[in-house]
Amino acid sequence: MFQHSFFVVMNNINLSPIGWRNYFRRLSATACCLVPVLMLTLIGCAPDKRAAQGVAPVPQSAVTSARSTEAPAAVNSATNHTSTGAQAPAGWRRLRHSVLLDFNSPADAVFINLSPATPAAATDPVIRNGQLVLEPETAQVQIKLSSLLSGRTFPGDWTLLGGHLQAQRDVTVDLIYSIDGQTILEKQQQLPADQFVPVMLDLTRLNESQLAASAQLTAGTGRALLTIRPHAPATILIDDILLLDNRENLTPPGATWAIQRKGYQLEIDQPDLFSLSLSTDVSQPPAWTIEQFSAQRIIAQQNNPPGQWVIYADGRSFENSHLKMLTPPAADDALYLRQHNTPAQITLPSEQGRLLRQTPGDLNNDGYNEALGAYQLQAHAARLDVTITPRTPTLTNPILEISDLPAGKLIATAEGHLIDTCQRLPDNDVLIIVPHEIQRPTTINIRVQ
Ligand SMILES: [Ca+2]
Ligand SMILES: [Ca+2]
Repeated sequence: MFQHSFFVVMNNINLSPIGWRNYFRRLSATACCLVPVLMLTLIGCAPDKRAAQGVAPVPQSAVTSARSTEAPAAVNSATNHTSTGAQAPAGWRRLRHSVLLDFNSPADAVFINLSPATPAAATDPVIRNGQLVLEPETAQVQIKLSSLLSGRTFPGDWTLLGGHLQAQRDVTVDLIYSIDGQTILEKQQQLPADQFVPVMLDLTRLNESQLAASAQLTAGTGRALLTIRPHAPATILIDDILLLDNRENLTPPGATWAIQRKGYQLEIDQPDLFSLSLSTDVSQPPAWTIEQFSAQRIIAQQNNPPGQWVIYADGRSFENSHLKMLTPPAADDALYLRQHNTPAQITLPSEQGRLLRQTPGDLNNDGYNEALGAYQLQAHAARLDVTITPRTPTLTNPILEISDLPAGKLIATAEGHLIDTCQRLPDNDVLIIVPHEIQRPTTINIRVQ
């Protein structure tokens, strides 16, 4: 599992040549204590303390509000077991969008070709409740993109093309964007029964020649189609066919890296150190969902195979508890590996707090969480004096993660020197990257004012 996911990840990494020590000097010079954390619109609820941070490519917010003006549900037809009147998620409406077909008018049928599975089956599109209804006898439907996009710049700034689909049973569908019979983009996606899901193509993946081919739409030449083809007979509802621009700058305030969402990619750029592109299309595993991100750290979860990748802005990362440096090879790498395998001893007065030895990802219950690359502490007071005793000749930039510190201004010092690489995480934990090389017992003083 690890090998596979490592391969996938490495495919996405571009490294740039500069030592990360330079980075840290720069970071120390520019960052300030209590870096404000990014407050994002949360999509869905957040049962876990490190809940998803709302970087879904297509927002999955609750269903009906934006659609409440549409017609109420009609009575089910004899052949349609899918719940007609069910509405597609409308979270995309907060993005810049262009609806190509809303299926609010029977006239929309002129932009549709239906191919029956058998010659005897009906080929007239059924448009109902603002949706196109594919009967089980339908082999495929083709949307006439050329007509819908004629005279418009395509893809231009649009990042996603597709619609929301709901099937009466689990079924796989193909989504194909083609010009003059030649496939430009395609994907295969499993539709879960009775649930509207976005089925979209990532236009940011178009290469040079595909972009050139797509320019034909603007020129009015070339016959472009969007084909939806179920692999098995099923009633399928198709809601609006649309273009989305989901580009979003997700860079947290005070961060030295840039985080951008674009189509189904999350792009992370730490200038001169490393850049990553994580695929976030969970319908096409392996893909990543971002569980937490902040100015210092990103926690990403992979769906299939399951995995976790914790990425720090300084170029350290922990993939399934294994240290992986994202920066170009350097002498520090061996030190980091050594201190990851042989963590320091952490002590603090019991009335101030305690070392947490049971956190998920701490492989040997010693308080150093291998999955996060950070020592885990819980505060009982507004002041903590944490003594770090290295078990390796040098301990470089150890990371402390502290829960339950009260709200307020945070000040951390190491032997009188202010630590400016500390921040509140979105879950209110405090993350402190101690910007020192420690060779002897060293006390970090943390207090909240
Ligand atoms: Ca509609
Ligand atoms: Ca451990």
